[in-house]
Amino acid sequence: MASAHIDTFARDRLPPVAMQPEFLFELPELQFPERLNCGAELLDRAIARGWGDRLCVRGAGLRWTYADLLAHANRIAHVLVGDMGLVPGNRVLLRAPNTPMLAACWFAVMKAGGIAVATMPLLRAKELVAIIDKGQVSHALCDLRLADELQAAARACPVLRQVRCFNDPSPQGLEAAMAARPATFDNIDTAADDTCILAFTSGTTGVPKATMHFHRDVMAICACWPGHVLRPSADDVFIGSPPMAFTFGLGGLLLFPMAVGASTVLLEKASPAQLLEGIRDYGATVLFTAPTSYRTLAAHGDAIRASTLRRCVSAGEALPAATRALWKQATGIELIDGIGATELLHIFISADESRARPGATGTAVPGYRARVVDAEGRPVPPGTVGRLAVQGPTGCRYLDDARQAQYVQNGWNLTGDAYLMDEGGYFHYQSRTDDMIVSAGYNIAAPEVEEALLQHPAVAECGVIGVPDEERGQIVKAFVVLRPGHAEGPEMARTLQEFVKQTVAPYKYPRAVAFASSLPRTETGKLQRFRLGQADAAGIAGAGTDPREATPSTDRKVAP
Ligand code: 3UK
Repeated sequence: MASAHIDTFARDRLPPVAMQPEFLFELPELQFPERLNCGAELLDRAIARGWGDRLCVRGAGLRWTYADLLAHANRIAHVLVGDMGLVPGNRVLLRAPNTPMLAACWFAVMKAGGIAVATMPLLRAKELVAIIDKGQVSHALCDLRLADELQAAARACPVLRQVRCFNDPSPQGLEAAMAARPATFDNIDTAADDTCILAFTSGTTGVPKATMHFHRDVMAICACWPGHVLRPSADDVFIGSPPMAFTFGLGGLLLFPMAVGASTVLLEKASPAQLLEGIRDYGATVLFTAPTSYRTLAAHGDAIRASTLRRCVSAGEALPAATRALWKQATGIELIDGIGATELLHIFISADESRARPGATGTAVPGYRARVVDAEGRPVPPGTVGRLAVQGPTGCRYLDDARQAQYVQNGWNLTGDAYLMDEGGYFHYQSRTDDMIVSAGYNIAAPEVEEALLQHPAVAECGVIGVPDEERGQIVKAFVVLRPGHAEGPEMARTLQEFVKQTVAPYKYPRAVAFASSLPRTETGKLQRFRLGQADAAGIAGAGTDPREATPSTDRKVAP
């Protein structure tokens, strides 16, 4: 299959075939032609299907139809090629909050045969430098409001030759260049297996990992989970919090609505309060956000009930059964849980409202197969905890990275999660394989203790880690954020300890409890347990096993 890439950087750095996972294309909807451009498929084809005048994307005071988005994307594609010298295969960094312009830039890169490298808005120059270096990024399109850190990074990265800003009224701005270019564009005829995005993992230490995904992969995720689990309609209005740099957001807030002719609301900031406002103002029907956000939003159950919202998707981290119950009780809506990963692009185990089971993520999404394996990669019987292994039309390809051999073994993607599968084929999340606490010989999954604590009415949020202990190796320590109106202190700590003992096997109770005003989270909403551990080791927050030492005044140092 002839690549359209003139710049072969990505193709040259694919993992060798023997180190890639096995890919499955059994479903009829996964039969892709050899030539495929996902930008053309999702955007130009939408017009061809007669959706040109349908509302496509809203946000930041804008209201674009499919035809509007196409015209913007085409003009930007011209600027990329004509003014910025892009050739197919070049990497283009995108930096902006979720906005219609960011969506247009993303499509422009697809159409021009480039490779999009979307980045989290909160990243600083140092992190941007690491991404630019790793991806040898030559071009960037950036929201003027976020330009400073990118300019600082650019000074340290000679490889980044071309930077244009949008929301920029100056003659040098992207908008001025777009105005001089036509609203039609001849899409680059890419191969289905040309890389079109580099998605960086939300990894925490060391050199960032870039996952490579093809035009085909983008279309595959539109066919699998949305087609079989979410099953949205053209009248749906999508909204949510994940940034488009997080593939959860790229799929949920851009690709999936567009694959069915629906519309999407792109919020620049999406705190629970802003989500609530957005749901009301835009009449949203489908919400994508993380479990903690649902916990907070549940306090506004009546407002949600009075709104148009009807489908709610949770991903990014494990959904505690308590949160599922809380949301159902507050809003009447059953959450759709789904586990996805940057390496697999989107969700591969999930269950819709009618099949949801508390405490289980769901079953393998059609197109994927999943199993639980032991340390040697052998499948274990139902009911046994082991490592989650997945195969499907998408899978892990790290750009030039030895860690490929950890994620992909024997043709299976190993996500780093400990799971058990029950007799019914439902997968039950236990922990990250490295979040298993071993205390006095017992294996204790941190999320299970968190789940128990969350059932107590005083607990707003919590994070559980193992901390070193001479006698037991490790002990379970809980960091707890209380709801307003509850007092921190040894008495509350004892109450919570007793509560956990009544809820799960007593040996799992947190022998140490500290209180905090907030917990460290990634921009993608994931609890950073390792940072709780670091703060704890540094003696910052409520150290020791005596809850009396759980001093509220020290907590802020644990928070981000
Ligand atoms: C964890 C979950 C239990 C799990 C993602 C949807 O989160 C996404 O990608 P990341 O690369 O992280 C992957 C890891 O996150 N996780 C995600 N969802 C769940 N654990 N239940 C869940 N529902 O440890 C996984 O290995 O940041 C999620 C779609 C696209 C994504 N990239």
